[in-house]
Amino acid sequence: MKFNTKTIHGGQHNVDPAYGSVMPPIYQTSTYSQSTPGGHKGFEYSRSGNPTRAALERAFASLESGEYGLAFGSGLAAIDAVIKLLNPGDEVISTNDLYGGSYRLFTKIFEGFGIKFHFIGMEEASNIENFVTEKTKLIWVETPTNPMMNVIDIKAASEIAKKHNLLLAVDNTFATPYLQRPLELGADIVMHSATKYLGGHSDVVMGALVVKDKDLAERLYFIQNASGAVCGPQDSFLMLRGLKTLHVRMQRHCENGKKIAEYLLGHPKIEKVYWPGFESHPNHKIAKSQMKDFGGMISFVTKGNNYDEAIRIVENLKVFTLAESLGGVESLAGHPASMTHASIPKEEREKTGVVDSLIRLSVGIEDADDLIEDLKQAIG
Ligand code: P1T
Repeated sequence: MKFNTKTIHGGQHNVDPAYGSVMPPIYQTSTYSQSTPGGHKGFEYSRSGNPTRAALERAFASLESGEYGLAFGSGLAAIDAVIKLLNPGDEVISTNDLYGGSYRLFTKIFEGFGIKFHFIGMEEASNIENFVTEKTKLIWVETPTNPMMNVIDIKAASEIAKKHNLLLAVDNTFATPYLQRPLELGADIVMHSATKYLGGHSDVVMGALVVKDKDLAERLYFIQNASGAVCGPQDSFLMLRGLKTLHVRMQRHCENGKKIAEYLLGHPKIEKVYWPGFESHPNHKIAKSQMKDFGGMISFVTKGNNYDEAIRIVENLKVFTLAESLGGVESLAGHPASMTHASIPKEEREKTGVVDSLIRLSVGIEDADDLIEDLKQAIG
């Protein structure tokens, strides 16, 4: 089945044997009757499993070319489950530019449990190997990265992971499986903040994991059930609805993203535009080979690196909404230094380029002309 058919039908056969409803019913129940202890019809308690969530988990697995999907109450809950595969003393090699909340979870929670994180530049994937020790267990890759839009070679990272018997997890939130499918490139785990493009309508907070390996799936399922950070049936239903238009939304996000990136590049007040579709992007070649297109996430800095100027611009936007998050049909703008990445110490974030004047855009699927007009009036 091709991807554009999978978004609609993947994992969704016979979702309602009772009445044949086209959409999976919302099983709004916490528990299920048993004829005798253990005598149930496949579900016993909704933390452990729920039919609406199960339909969604199959859809996630299908879209990411995996075998097993797991849905969580947020993207961070999904990441939390992955790190819980590890033990005190283990080490993780992570992308140095990543969502501030992921960094906070790693450093403020898991370092306290004795797990060590190396945050490194992976634009040259070979650099990963410099940090592998006998304690390394996991490579954590975000690509494109949030918010600097660095692109990391997943295949090259997977070769290093295989050579040293490490797990490779890829946060595929920015790209979505429409643009890139990490499991096909050798990753072991793909993770999503499904809150973003997968849901696509800014109405659900959710996380997802997809894997191919049965043993790994069982370990993650154990953690999902034991820790309990699951999503509810209503949210599962909304996510299933959102997924069905992923391919058409993404196509428009990419088209609009290209127009906006090119507009910004030609703007006299703008110093630099970060978008993997530019030939001048340091890893454009890798982006071109591992992604179908370049997405709708763009970051830029204005000349003079002035904090007040950046705040003025984001406050002046009228069609773009100033807000955390990304990936919805509506365009959003954010100021990473004070919003999504405020939990990363200034010296750390500035090393990767998250300076005070950086503005991040999540380009939506409105008419590109209106978005350009809005940027024009706001930047001045
Ligand atoms: O917000 P949540 O669903 O828990 O997902 C966390 C997360 C994980 N990974 C990436 C790449 C993300 O971008 C996020 C969430 N990011 C934002 C809220 C943001 O505005 O960048």
